[in-house]
Amino acid sequence: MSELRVAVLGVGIMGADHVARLTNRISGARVVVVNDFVPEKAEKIAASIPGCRAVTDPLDAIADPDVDAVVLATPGPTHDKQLLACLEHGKPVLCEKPLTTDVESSLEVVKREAELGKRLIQVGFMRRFDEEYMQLKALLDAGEFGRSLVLHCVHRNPAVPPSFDSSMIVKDSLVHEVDVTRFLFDEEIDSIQILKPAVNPGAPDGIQDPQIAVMRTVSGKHVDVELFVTTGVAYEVRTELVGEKGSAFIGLDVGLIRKGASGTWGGTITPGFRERFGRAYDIEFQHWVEAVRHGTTTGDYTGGPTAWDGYAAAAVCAAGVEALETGLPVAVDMVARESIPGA
Ligand code: ISE
Repeated sequence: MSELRVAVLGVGIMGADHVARLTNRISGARVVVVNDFVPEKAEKIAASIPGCRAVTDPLDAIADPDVDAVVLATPGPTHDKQLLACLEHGKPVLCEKPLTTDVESSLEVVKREAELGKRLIQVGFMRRFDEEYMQLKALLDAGEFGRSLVLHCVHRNPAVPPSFDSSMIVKDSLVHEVDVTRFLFDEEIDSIQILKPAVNPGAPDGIQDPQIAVMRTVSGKHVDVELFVTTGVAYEVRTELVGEKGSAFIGLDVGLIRKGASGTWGGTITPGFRERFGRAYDIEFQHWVEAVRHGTTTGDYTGGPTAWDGYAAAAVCAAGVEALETGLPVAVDMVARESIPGA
């Protein structure tokens, strides 16, 4: 395949970023179609890219014969239908999380893809492409820490959109730590509890922020996560892995450290996830483009997390939302992977 012709569906902040990424930084692909539920937005972006056009209906964009592959940056509730359309038309797709918004439809997507006998869906868990996470994973797999035992995570955002409620902290923010845990440890999570400490007075009314998630993996490893999404300060994502033979820490944001005339010292605050994970998104997209271009020979059009990873994350987050309500540990309800050949 020569240059991959991509349709980007949803050109809000993330989708528009992906259009720019594919156009300016990724080789082997170009954006030929854009779509958004606000048509003017898509038209404006299309007009700025040679050879690109806006298409009003997302399903038409997927079916378009001039489109080889699709990027979904549309709202989560629309993913279900759009992913099934991609499968129906045999179009490889990079889908921003969540895979779908509930466990049942995620499982349905996994099954439908498995029936096709090829992997067309990659889920946008971009942290797997972040250099620090990749380094940590490589050390872990090389046995540098001996048996890994505990993972401590911090996930802080300066602010979140007004639409955020307590369960979104689980489904939209914690979901990344769920994927990081599964990625680093290569095993499923079997229970989750959410503790509710005193609420930040600066958080919008009714939102339980911060939250502390405590998860346990199938082999009994402990994971704790501080989620605090209204700090008003900076974007901070840190992970510490503790093993039998030592520990490692990532996410310190240690760029340039400056000593100031005012008698202070410090560096620059990372304002958001696009700055923190910008490079990871680039690597993620380049891997995806290469995987799709070689997919016809391998039968695998994914260069990273699969539909199964999206389903597993949905299952853990659904248990997390229940745990948020009950305050008790909740067992994760998942089908066995072996029950779906090809998943
Ligand atoms: C957002 O959707 C993301 O995916 C960010 O990575 C995460 O830090 C943030 O909490 C989410 O709202």
